[in-house]
Amino acid sequence: MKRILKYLWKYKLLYIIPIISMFIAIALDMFNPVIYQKIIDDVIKGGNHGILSKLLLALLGITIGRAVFGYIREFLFDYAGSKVTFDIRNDLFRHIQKLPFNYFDGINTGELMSRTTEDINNIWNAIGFAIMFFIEQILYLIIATTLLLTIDWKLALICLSIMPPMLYLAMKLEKKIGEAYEKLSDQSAVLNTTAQENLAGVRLVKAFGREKYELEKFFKQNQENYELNLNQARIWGKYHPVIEFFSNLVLVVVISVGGIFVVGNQITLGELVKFNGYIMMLIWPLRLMGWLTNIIARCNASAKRIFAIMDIEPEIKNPPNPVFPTKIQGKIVFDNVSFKYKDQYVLKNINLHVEPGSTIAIMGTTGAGKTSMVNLIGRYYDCTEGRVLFDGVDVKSLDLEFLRDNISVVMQDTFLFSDTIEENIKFATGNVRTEEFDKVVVESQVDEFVKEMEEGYQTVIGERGIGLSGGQKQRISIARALLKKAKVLILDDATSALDMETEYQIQKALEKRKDITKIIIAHRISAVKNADEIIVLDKGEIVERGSHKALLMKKGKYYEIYCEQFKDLDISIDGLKEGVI
Ligand code: M5T
Ligand code: MG
Repeated sequence: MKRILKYLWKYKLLYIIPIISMFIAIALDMFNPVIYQKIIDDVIKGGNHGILSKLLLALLGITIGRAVFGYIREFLFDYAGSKVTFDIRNDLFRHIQKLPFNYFDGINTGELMSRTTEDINNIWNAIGFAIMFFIEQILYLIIATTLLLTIDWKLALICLSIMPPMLYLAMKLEKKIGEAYEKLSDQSAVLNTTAQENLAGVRLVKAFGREKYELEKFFKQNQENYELNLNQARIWGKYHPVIEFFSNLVLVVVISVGGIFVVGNQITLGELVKFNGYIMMLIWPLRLMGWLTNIIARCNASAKRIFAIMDIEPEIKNPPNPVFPTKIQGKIVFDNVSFKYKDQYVLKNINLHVEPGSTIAIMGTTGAGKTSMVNLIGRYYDCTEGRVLFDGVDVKSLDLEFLRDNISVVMQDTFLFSDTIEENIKFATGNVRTEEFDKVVVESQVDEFVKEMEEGYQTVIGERGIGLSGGQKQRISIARALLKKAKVLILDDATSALDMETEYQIQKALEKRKDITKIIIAHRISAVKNADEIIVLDKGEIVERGSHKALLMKKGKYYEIYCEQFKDLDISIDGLKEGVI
């Protein structure tokens, strides 16, 4: 809560007017019963008809004033509350963007989604209206109680004695409802995740014929949801009528005991009406108290969860005195690099020199550590031992933004936004379409299929648009990486879904790019054979290295992969010597 107050403090001036308006509105409310009393005692009973018009005018003035100040208060509190929530949400999102890859390895998207939506909404509910209402109701309670005691303390005490059980019940109701709400909210999150996963994986579900199983899973959770909803209704049904009974009881007591007081001339009829007016002002605060404390408590819990994320220090951040090299060449060196995710080493003593403009290929079985290795270049993860150098400087000393600006990656899992093809390709630059754009779409073989499309580069893809084949998606990702114009290009299994011909065309285009250092991860010999150096990784270690020809001659792991992939082609190693391969 303290942290929220810090945010509120920034807008302290914005709160002055609504707070003043709130006081004026309460003060005006307090005058209403006084006027009723005067109408009854002085005009109706006293016969002083002359003041009636003035009193009615005052009543009208109060009603208008109450509405105007009420509106100002409501609007400005909302306005300031929105600003605060806006800031918190932005800060949270900004912080999440700063968190490194390993944070996202350990959290699911659904959880982060509820932080940025539900938890932020809980904060908004509290600072938008609950806190304001809470303060307002307390003021009503104090002022109205004081006024009641001044009218007739005996009558006041009799009526006030019924209030504590009502407050107790109202608090209890809210506590129970609050608990039920928490359960329902947790369960709804599970239900949503199930629905979301089922819908996202609808093709898989159908392909495996698992519709019935998925339906049963959903029905079961929906049943739980229904019961929790019903439970809320039951609690409401149990407590609400009792609270209602006590509210009415207070009024009955006011009328009956008050009536006796009027008959006994202890108070006037007008005073009784005034008394009744103030009693009404007490009932609502008492009934609302539980509800408001619940919202505030929920806000507190949400704030804790949000600030827990904001307090996570990104493990990978900019060094205090970052280096900005003036001339960028794109040389990458792995100097005795080892790396572990948690306790398990996945890379051991990696030594590698990638000269500017050259092409290096990484091969190896799945899980060998290929992706992990390239992830160290852009500092998506930091190596555990050794150093990774970019143009001779340890990547940990370089400015992080500079480093990542100079590296372009096509990740193993292609991700495209639900947007036009053009916007997806321009993702890194955001610029208008340039000549460079036209060049890279040809190099990456995107143009070949997009020109067949009716809307061309304006075709919307993904959830809102048309579906693309795996290979088409890969080609768009390659174009996106090329357009970034970084000195180092990393392709992580980026041509795996392409046919040989398309892959060959892209390779040819990349070979011409002598200005870019290329690191290519691939499983197919055809994708790596033209590289300047091929390294073969096995269980996190480089077990073989050299050119295609040299590795074939060696008859080691690479040769085994080669034979496996070309076993149907009757070309022996002798063919290599004769220049066939
Ligand atoms: C290398 C382990 C993984 C594998 C090894 C991403 C990730 C991986 N691993 C973790 O323990 N935690 C993680 O968060 O690291 O993984 P890789 O580098 O992704 O392997 P690859 O790229 O060579 O494989 P592939 O399948 O992409 O060809 O043991 O369990
Ligand atoms: Mg990989």
